[in-house]
Amino acid sequence: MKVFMNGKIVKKEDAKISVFDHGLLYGDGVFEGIRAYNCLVFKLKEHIDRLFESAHTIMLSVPYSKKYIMDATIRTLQANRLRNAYIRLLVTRGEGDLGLDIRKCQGNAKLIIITDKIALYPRRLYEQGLKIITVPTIRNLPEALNPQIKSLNYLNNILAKIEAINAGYEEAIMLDSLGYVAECTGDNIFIVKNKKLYTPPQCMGTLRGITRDTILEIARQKDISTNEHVITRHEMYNSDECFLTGTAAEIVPVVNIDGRKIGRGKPGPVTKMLLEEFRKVTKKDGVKYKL
Ligand code: PXG
Repeated sequence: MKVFMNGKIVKKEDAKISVFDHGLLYGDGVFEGIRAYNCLVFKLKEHIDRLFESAHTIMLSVPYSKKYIMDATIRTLQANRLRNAYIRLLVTRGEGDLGLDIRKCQGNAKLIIITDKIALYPRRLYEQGLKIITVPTIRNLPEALNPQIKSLNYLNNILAKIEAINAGYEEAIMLDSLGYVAECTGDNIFIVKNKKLYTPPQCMGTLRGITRDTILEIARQKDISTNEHVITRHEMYNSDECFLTGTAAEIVPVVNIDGRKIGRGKPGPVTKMLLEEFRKVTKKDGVKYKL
């Protein structure tokens, strides 16, 4: 495996960073998770734009242009001869001293691009659906650490994931400080009620997922009413269908939440249609590359 590190493609064993890198010391940096399908990088521009927005908010100056990073992503995929891939792109603050002062890291930001084969969820999951629970850890308050910032500090989500796993589940629903549904640990959440689609608004402690946006777009094209407004647990429990969206998971049907059966307890027609349409989009849209 080869990794892109600051302008060079190096062997995995040689891809190393300093123990004084603030990415390691403080989770001070930003990242993106991207997918390539059959030599097409899905929504590459949108991911790079979001990376730059995260970096802008934390006042991290990305040492390369958007165009350079897009080309570097493709070069890394080619160097690894990957037709289908999961791409992890990160920018760390770089080496500084043991204090928090970012001025000590000036000019040291590092760009790292890791490409790997995608670990697909088992087919069974998409056919039978997932059982999930809400957990005690709430999503970070936007006033404290805005969930729009895809920072290298994912402890908020990791804590929620631990709680789900400890309870015997694979994914957790995180609520916001008011008790409304925010999102899952690495996915956005949607419900369907009376053929209408609902998802929490991005201002309520929810990442504006790129898969989420794609699903909203597909739904509008299919004349399904889309609504971005707050969702309570009651509304979720009484929905006809529920599903999660994310780059890694794509669209995963949810059939049981906190012990309540959702709809008929199996993936519903709107979820299935959206998954099918989403797969069509990933087959034709994207930045093309050759191997
Ligand atoms: N919410 C959160 C908190 C996320 O981290 C999404 C939603 C979905 O966004 P996209 O743009 O991918 O549709 C994410 C995605 C993983 C993994 O292994 C996923 C994410 C981050 C880290 C790991 O599934 N981000």
